Amino acid sequence: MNAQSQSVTLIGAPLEEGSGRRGAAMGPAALRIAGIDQTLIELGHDVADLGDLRIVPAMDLPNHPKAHNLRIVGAFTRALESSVHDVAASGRFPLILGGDHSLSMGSVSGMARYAAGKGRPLFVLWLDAHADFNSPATSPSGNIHGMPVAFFCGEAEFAEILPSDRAFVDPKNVFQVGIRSVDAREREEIHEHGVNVFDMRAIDEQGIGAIMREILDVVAKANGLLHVSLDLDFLDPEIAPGVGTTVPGGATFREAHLVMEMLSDSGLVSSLDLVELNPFLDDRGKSARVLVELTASLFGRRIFDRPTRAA
Ligand code: 5AB
Ligand code: MN
Ligand code: MN
Ligand code: MN
Repeated sequence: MNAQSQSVTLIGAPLEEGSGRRGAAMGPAALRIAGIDQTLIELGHDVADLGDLRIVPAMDLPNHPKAHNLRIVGAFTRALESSVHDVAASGRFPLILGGDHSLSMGSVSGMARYAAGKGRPLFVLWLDAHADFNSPATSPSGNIHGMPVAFFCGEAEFAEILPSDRAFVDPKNVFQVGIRSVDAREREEIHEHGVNVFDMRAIDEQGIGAIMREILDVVAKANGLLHVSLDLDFLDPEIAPGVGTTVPGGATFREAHLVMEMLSDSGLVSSLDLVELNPFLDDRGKSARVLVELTASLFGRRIFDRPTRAA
């Protein structure tokens, strides 16, 4: 197991304008109240908290009818891109407290720039009910939280509305797990770009352990960095009700923990987003606590230690 003490920096991103409803801006506060910092400290890690990012709308960006609140989401994208890059470059682990999923446009772009500087490929593990591969041209809602994967994979559609002078992720290095709600045009895009999708049926048939082993082997062989983006709706709504876009039939408590435990054992994870928590919709802090528990598993909490597995 990877019992090494890590230096973790919390970055709050109180962003809700990428989603269709209010409330996710309270996510960072709820995660702090649920004890994210103390939990990591008790596991032996060094924790710094940058507090919440404060932005002003980016007035150089257009108002776009098919990309709602672009000026606010764009400002967060820029702020997170640079803050996540700088935290990683200082040798610390960026842990982003969301906030809706549009924030990953910034966090993943920042990690992509960092990885490029190190000459290593960046891989992304996207734990979500949704593929989030829409663009302003394909989105049925215009909500940017349904678009971040297409954005950081360099989908041309974004070039007109957001500056494209940034690092991209190769879509073949994106692994999506838990998917169970995909829009018609999004489905075509995912296949066209070669994104790796393990939908809920794949989890049912193969088991989450086998899927994770397969993904981790690819990342390890490529000497890659792995960014993990955890959308709360990856989990079944029974265990995580505090989210705006619930889809039944999600990952169980143990499936989600096994993902985190295997990630922790691998020692490959470079950065983490916790997104889409909407405390306004939650049941007495239940979902915030689940996210903190899953983070604990990613940072070394175990039921019992396992013998080290030969590579
Ligand atoms: B989430 C939908 N595909 O684009 C869209 O929660 C939902 O970050 C997006 O995964 C859900 O509006 C975004 C219908
Ligand atoms: Mn999402
Ligand atoms: Mn989702
Ligand atoms: Mn495309």
